[in-house]
Amino acid sequence: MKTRSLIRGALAAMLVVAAAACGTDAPDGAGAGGAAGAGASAGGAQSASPATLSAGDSVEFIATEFSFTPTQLVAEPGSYSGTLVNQGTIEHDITFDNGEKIVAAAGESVDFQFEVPAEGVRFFCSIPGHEDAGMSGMITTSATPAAAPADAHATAATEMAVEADPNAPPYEYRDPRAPARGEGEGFTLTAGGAPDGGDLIDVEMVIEEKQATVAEGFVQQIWTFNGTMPGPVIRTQVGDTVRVHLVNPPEATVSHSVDFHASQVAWNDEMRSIAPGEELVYEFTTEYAGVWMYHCGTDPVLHHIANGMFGMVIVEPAGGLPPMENEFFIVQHEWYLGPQGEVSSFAKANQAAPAPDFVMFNGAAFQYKDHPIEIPTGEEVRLFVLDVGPSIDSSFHIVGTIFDNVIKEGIHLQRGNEGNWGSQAVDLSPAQGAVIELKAAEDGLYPMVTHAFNFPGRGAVGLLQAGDGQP
Ligand SMILES: [Cu+2]
Repeated sequence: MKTRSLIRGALAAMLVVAAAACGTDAPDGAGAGGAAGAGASAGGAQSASPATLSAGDSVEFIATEFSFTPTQLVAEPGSYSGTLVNQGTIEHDITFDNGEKIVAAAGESVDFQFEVPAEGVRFFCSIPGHEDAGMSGMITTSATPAAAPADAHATAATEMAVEADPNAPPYEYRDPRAPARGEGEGFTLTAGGAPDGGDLIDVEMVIEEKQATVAEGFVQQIWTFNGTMPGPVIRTQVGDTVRVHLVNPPEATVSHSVDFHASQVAWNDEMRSIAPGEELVYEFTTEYAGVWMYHCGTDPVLHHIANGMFGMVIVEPAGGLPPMENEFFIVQHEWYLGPQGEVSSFAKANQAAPAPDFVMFNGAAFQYKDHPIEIPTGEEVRLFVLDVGPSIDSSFHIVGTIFDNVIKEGIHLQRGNEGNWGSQAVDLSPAQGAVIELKAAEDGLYPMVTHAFNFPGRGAVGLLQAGDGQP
């Protein structure tokens, strides 16, 4: 158990290192290191309290790859006893700006004494690269100059720094198992029920604006279809009719709409926005197979997508894909943090070169690193993968595997093709999807990433666990 989580930690750390060259554009606590640190401290109620420390108090500094918890403390000047708890898989130190340095090996805890001078003190890990990756923090006093940067690496690249909230609830785990055709809460599949005599899938789709934890420590007011981000996966076959009953409830704060890429309808008819308290019916017959995006199309579309209003429609060929026992859906998307408890930042999302605070799979940063997806060893596994952006591509890759059957936007790489061509990564621009099949050759862990390697450290990393995860 312990060993396994260490292995996972090591893998994740390896991936984060590559992403961490200089996380300077992330707000303090919100970037690569901050996100990982918040994750590492999940459930730990200790020491992240913002209460003022008094001389003589004991302070615990938890170090991991690559963050400290806590990162911001308020203290009276004076002498303190500290403990450096290294929960990481490599050595870390805590170095104070006045030169004091305490080193702890992986898994080790070291007690020490330290001084908080009148003007406060900054601390960081002095091992090369670690500070840039996020390992720094600040102890402020009432005499700390207001202009003093809490993080020497903070820049003006983002409009605001959003602090992790140690009291934020854990994110809601999203089961990545793909549903069966017509399966879903509030969905009804009626054989022969469509006007053209085909099968009908009724979909009850209610817009819900709600609070959700998008990454450990960060709660946002997200906008959803049926209460989840991504919205429900709708699975059909070519020839099915989908009848969506869209409800924008009276308590909603803004108008919303839905745009199904799997449909061919007039933009100013079915895709029209509806005000709170209104409803509409959006009906379409699926003519083309694929992994399709749906999203709210209400202006600014960028913000409605960036704030959670997206989902996947799987359209299989008539008669269905060859049955496969293990099928999962993965939706990659970005998150641009707004203030705690508020909607995501439109200003950040709207940059010509956007720098998301998080890039994630299925609504929560790092969730499948925390909870690996279990797969059988040596058996084909099928993934339905969709990049919904709003603005950043995915280079979808699973470390240690080769994709041998890929259908991306209508183009098919077939298993057993002449020449035995294979695929290492599937490039998906925003609003592109693919069916991807692969197998794990042996028991062990297989990290799932976007191979645009500035993003795994911001949440776009998960694990497939074959067998018990032990090679
Ligand atoms: Cu909307």
